[in-house]
Amino acid sequence: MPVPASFNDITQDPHLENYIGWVWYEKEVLLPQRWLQNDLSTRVVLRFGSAHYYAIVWVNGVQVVEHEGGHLPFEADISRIVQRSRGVPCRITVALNNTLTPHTLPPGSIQYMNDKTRYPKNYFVQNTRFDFFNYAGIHRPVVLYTTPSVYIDDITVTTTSSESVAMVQYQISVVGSELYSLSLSLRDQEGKVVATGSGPAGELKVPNPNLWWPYLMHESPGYRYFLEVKMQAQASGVPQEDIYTLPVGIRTVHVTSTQFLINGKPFYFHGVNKHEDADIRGKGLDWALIVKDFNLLRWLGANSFRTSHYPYAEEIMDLCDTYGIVVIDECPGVGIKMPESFGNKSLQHHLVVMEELIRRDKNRPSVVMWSVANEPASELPPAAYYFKTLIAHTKALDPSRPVTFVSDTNYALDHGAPYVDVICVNSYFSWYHDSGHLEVIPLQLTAQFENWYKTYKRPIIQSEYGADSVPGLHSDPPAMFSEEYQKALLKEYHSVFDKKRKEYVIGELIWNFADFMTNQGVTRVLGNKKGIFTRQRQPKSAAFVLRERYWKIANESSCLPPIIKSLSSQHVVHGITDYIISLV
Ligand code: BDP
Repeated sequence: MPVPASFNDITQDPHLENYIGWVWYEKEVLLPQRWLQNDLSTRVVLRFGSAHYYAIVWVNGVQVVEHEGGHLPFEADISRIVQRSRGVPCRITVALNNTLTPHTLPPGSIQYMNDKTRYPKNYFVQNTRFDFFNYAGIHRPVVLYTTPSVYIDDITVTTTSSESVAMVQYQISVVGSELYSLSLSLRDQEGKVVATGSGPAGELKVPNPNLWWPYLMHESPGYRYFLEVKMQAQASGVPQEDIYTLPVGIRTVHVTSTQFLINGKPFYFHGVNKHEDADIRGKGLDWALIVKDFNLLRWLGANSFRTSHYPYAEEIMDLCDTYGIVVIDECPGVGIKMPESFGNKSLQHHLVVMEELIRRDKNRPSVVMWSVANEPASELPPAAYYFKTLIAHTKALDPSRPVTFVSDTNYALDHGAPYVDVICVNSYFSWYHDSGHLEVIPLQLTAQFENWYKTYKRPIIQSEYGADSVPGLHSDPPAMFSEEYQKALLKEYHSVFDKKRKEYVIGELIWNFADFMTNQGVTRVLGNKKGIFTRQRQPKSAAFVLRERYWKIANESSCLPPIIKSLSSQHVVHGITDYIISLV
């Protein structure tokens, strides 16, 4: 079985495609001799980018780590085990289980079908309340790396800035010894040192900073400095040195009752919702696909996306930081519908997941807001305590970013909404409701915005809207599932966005960037077809509608440099250099 990849679509076996339960991976690797010196100065770590859903890992038969949750990294110190078995290959064994319960994130449940006249003995199905295929496997890279035994364990960076000076606050944790020294230097992109510091916490002053700006808001978006942290220590008389370089984007985020400000300037999210999803590899990391998607985002003039409905690979997040694509970072809190999923057991796990997510992504300038859930049953009374606690915990972990969750509950019944900083609403007018009646959209969408705003006085993002279209299916007048209907529905929404973005609507994120696989069902034709690109990343007609709109919105902002303005008005992005062709 290849790694990284989902196992589901790799073979011709339908049993494996829909398999629920334990699967096993095993691999033997030879480690460099210098990692295995028994002087205890080298720490060998085994790290998984993600494995879905519950993983137990053994090295040479010894259990080294277990982890719950399919979208976040975990690792184990395996030094002792490998250093005492020099000369033999290191055997890594992974047991993985994709069973979801009411207390996992996302939740699910196993239903045994006991009617013997209809189902064979022990027949069961896994029920979920989310709309994407529950791909499973080792989805992201597995790496072995080393550090000294005294090492830099974590760095936290936050930034503040005024016109002429920025401050970079840092906190560093070192593990392995109490006796160490830390020195820091912050370099700009030319390699020039702009500030230095020392010790585990402090502040660096950067005069005339180059700020991190979103794509299309500045001629050099995604500017990052590089913070080099050097640790020196003694362990059992042996000198140890660990050096870590962290990219740092200097930017601020503020929310007012009507605006989302990045570096003090109003930011309008014109972007997409995505999925990690592709033919054959499922949710497995695929560099070619990732770079293609970034080229499509840039072609589209999209400045942002939401990681619907789980944290995406770190490799994707790195490109967001680099290219200035703004991210609403969502945890796997999707499909929380059952009352038992609002109990303490679920809540405790949700708090841990937010800790893991924030530890992973807290230093990323592209991440401007946390989303703790998508479309939970927030009309249920226990949702009040659940979201109050969850959002307070998230804010305590990271006071520098706003927090939201995405709602499809009626504004008057939502028990979680009082705790969010930005209202994020999904609606499917003239699709799931009033199917085929495009004419109701202006009225219904206007009412939706006005109701939410008058109740909460907070800025609103239309976090999902869209329609399925089967590529190549045409109908004029527009009929559902045709490319024309998808376009017409988007345009109805856009006319309302254009009025309300002058007031308090701060963003629009199309559902969805690309078609994606779901469970089989009578409303899904080989998956969800609400993509403006096909699953193979070819544009449907709606992609051109959105492209025209996004570039127009970007052009209206005074920040867009003239060269990009004129290129975009021709609707051509010229030249290979406008595309991402390398990852450096
Ligand atoms: C929304 C969900 C999203 C679905 C979408 C749809 O948030 O995950 O895929 O509906 O039905 O409610 O297309």
